[in-house]
Order: sequence, then C-alpha cells, then structure tokens
Amino acid sequence: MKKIIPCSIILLFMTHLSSAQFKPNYDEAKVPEFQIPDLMTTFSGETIKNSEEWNSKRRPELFSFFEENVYGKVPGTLDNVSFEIVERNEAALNGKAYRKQIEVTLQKGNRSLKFNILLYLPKNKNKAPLFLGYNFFGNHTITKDPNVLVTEAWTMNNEKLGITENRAKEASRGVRTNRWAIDKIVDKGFGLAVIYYGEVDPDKNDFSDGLHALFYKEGQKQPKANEWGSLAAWAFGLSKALDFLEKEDQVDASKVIAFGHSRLGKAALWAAATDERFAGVISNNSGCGGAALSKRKFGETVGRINTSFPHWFCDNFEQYNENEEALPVDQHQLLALIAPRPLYVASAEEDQWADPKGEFLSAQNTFPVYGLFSKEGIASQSMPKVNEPIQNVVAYHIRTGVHDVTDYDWEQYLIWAKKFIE
Ligand code: GTR
Repeated sequence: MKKIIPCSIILLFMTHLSSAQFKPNYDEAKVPEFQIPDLMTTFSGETIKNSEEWNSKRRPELFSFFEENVYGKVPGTLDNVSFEIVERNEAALNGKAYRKQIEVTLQKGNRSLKFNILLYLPKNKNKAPLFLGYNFFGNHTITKDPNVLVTEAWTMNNEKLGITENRAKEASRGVRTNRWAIDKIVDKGFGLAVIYYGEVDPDKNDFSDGLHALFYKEGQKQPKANEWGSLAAWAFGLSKALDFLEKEDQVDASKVIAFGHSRLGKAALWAAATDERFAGVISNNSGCGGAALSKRKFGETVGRINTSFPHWFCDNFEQYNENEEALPVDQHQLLALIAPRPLYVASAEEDQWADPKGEFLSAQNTFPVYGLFSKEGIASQSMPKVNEPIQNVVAYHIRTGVHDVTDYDWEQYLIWAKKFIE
C-alpha cells in the first residue's frame, strides 16, 4: 500500500531489496515457459473475426483491464482547462522556427495546477505534424536556447546535471540536448512540444501533490486501488497538451505523435491507448510496464517495479508482484490498443533491464490486430539485427548502446514518421 514514507527509508529499503532479495534474470534459458495471452480471443472465449468485433468487444475489455488493474482510472473530469502564451519568438533556432511557451492551467473546484509546454514549429510549414513528449529535468534542459523558462517545480536531484536541492537552476540549461534532436526534427518539417513531467506530477511516492491532489474528495489522501498512479497522471497531462495543440493553427493536430523514453515511454503508450486523438506513438526503451512482456520476467519485473516505484501504477497492480503468471493480459495487448495507428517500439542492446527481446516480441505480437485493419505489422518472429530497423506501420529497432535517446533513434523515427504519419 502507498503511504507517505521519508525518502531515506525508501532508499534504504530499495538498496536492501536490490542487493539481498532481487536478482534480475538476464539468462534467456531461465525465462519461464509461458503462453502469450491471445489477442483474438475474448476473456469469455469468443474469437474475434474482424475489426468491428475488435473495436466493440475485445479492445474495450482489454482497455478496462489495463485501466482497472495496471495504470488506474482517472477519477473524474476537470472543470476547466485554459492556456496562456507566456512567451513567443518568430526567429528561434537561428530563424528557422517559431518558439512558444504556453502555460496550461487545469482547474477542479477551487484547486488548480499549472504546467508549461515548450513548442518549436518549423517556419516552412503551414501546419506541422508534431512530436509531443515529456522530459525528465525541465524544458530548459533540452536546448541551450536562453529564452526557455527554467522550471520552478520539484526536480529530482542530479549532481551531474547541476540539479541540487530538488530545484533546477540556470546551471542545468541545455544538459539534455543530446536526447532531443530539435534541429533534425524541425529540418524535416516536424514540430516538437515538450513538457517537464514533474510539473504534472512530481515523480515521488507522495500523493499529496501534482495532478492526483486536484481530484481528491474531502479527506482523501491517496487514489483508490483502481485509481491512477503517476503514469496515468502523466498520460492525462499529454492529453491536456493535445487539447492546446488542437487550438494551435500552425499544428496539424491530427498528426501528433506521443513520444517518450523509459518511464515516459510507458506514459506515452498509455496516453495513446487512452486518447485516440494521438496519431501514433513512439516508445523508446520503455521496458517493464511499457512495451516489454511481463511474463518473461527478464530484467525488471512487476514486483520489482512496484517496489522501487510504488506510485507509478495503481495499487491493484501489486497483486501481480512475483505473480506474473496470474496476469490475464500482457503488454502486447497494451500495444494492440494503439491499432490501427502507427506504433514504434525501440530498444537498446545494452539496456537488458528493459528486456529488448520482450519489447520486440510484444510489438511483433500485435500483428493479427493490425492485420484486421489491413495495416502491416511485423511478420517476422525473429529479432532484427542491431541497427537494422523494421519499419512498417508497426516498427521496431534495437540499436547499439545503452538506455538513452540518441540521434540514431531520432533519425529512424523521422524516416518512419515521414512515411506513416505525415
Ligand atoms: C528505471 C526503471 C525503469 C525505467 C527507468 C527510467 O529505474 O526501473 O522502469 O523507467 O528507470 O525511467 O529511466
């Protein structure tokens, strides 16, 4: 159960658990025997024969399962969402882009929450398709652009990146430019919109702040067992950003791709599953609870993720800790909720914690559902070689290197997005 416990105790517990109790399996021979739950058979045993049956029967029951038991439900609706452009420039990125910074205010009763969108749009496009995603340490970290506002929200400490006392300062401007190929994106005619995820919900096991607190009934201190954890809150934030993008003339809101790395890749997948306005989704190294199959128990497991990050999923998900066999679904069924929209899953060779093979198998196993819509998934059941992407409506690559987002990743995403989204 989620309780508010001091960080030091959580850290102690995590260290204890990681060294003494939890040994991740990285040996393919020790992956348990399991059946990948069938996409095309409903929970009551009915066979799905066409896209209508998928849309009316199978998709809704799978969606409900993930909502009730994995990510958690959004417990209500907002009273108001408003947008204010707080900064703009017509000559950003050496004159080739527009820059806007937008403050979004979410209102529920007498409570409100604000977060900021940083938006770059290519000037040579009337209406640009766009990537929308979160960053880990603040919008100012993704570019050296001195006009980007430094976040005032709680931030995870990272001395290497110049973030101490849980506050980002000028010192961290541009420290994550390596993860955001802004020039390449804009040069290819795409826009980019980013949000610091901590402004939507701080990434800590404390439900007193962020989006959750906005929706509490009187006296409530934490979400119910089937209500949203942080991943679902971040997904909801992406949808609210999309509400703004729909009003923005220079954006083609029918071509917005949710993008995310790692935990933010998990959030991007859930955002695209919950909000069908997203034209597609890219999961970069999202791993456990993202693209990777849980039943392989390779690298990070359900028990481990729920212990290290008790606030990410809903409490109901804890019944599957060390008990993946009992799950009536697996993550390929989350990916299938994206169909028929374009889906890109990417892994990194040295990111074994995220189980590249489990990510591949998950993407590959969506094949029959995309087929119902006459869209091409991944037919081959064997993993492609490193740095040899498969790019159909469902795409996959595994690149050399570690858990990260690199220029190589963005180059592949752009080739694919030109073909399947633009
Ligand atoms: C890890 C976590 C992963 C992944 C990653 C990240 O510590 O175990 O599930 O989300 O963090 O977000 O960088």
